[in-house]
Amino acid sequence: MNADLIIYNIGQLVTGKELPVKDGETRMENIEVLNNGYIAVSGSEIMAVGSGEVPSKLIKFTTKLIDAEGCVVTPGMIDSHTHLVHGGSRENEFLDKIAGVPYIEILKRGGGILSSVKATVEATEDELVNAAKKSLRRMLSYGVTTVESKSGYGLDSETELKQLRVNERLKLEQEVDIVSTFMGAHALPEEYKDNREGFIQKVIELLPVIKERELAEFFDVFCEEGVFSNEESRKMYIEAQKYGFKLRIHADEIENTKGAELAKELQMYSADHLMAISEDGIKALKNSDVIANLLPGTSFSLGKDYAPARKMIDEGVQVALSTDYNPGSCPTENLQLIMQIAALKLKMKPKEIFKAVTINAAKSLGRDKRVGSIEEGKKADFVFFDSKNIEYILYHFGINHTSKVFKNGCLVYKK
Ligand code: IZC
Ligand code: ZN
Repeated sequence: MNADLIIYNIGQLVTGKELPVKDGETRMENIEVLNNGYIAVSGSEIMAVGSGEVPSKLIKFTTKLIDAEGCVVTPGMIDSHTHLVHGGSRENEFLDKIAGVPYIEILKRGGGILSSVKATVEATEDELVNAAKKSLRRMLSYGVTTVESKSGYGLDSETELKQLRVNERLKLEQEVDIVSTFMGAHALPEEYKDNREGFIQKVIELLPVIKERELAEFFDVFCEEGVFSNEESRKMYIEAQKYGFKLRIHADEIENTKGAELAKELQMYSADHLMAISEDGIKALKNSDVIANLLPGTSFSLGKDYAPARKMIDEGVQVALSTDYNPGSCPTENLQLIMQIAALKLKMKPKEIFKAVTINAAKSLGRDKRVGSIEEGKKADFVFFDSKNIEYILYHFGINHTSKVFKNGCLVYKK
């Protein structure tokens, strides 16, 4: 069969394919990087990948040929933890934050998540769609082709459903793939201060409604000291599991609440944040399929400790990296900056970082059969970087290295 599109002369092609782990390598460095690579595309899918001369049988007279001029090409990157859909912004709390008022203290004063809740309740569906599209366009420009998007700024049924409907519209109205997560338990509304149980029941009652309308695939809880306890979280997760939701968790972000252990127990797809993970938590994750989804932009922005990534990886935990894009603790859509922080602050190695934003991020979203690597039969999502090697992309920080993005075999972004 012939290809519709062939990209050739790729200096370093990060296919993202997982190879057997070599001696002296971590289980995060085992991704394939081909020199002088090519990719052949048929329709919206990858039909062949290799290095050296492009086999002539792939080329017909209508095949479009693109010379990558020796640059780096990687799979479309995946941002597997975002609070994409929200009203307003929180620069009004920024001065308090840099003066040292803790994140949870701002929330207790009715600010933080609760101030974004107010703005999201007030926003129309169209306003939310338009703001999210602007962010998605920015994410795409950084090389991101799949994004997880959570609700959680409604807390009442009507606004939670509105946020999830926005996700459905985004799936139809722009190029980036969206994975939808219901996060009704993101904070306790003030009116439930003395009725925690009542609020938890309301979240549980929404689960079948969301399932029936097919508005979300995942369920997530902010399991944190001062937000929802381990016990309260478990109760909601068990109900969500009964309705067939896949699970992910905000775990051990600020205080250790044994979130990682809960993720292992309930076989969640990912445990996210983990800045305060314990030895036992690391032990739980390393013996599981749970992806440790690290969000170092949040540590950077909150001025907090970083997750012990080096220790986790050296012990065999599988790691992903995401922005946590949200209006409070990490207001950036720039996944490349997060990757650069991962190199500088988490001491992750270049191959580990690219694995974390491609195939491992895909696993954390249950999408690894379709995206996350450049392999035959997968979606033709890939990114050109204006760089000869992957190290340079991490070293030259704070700028956008992407020069072209292909989604489903089509050019959707060009610098
Ligand atoms: O709006 O502050 N951590 N949720 C849990 C967030 C951060 C988002 C926010
Ligand atoms: Zn989050």
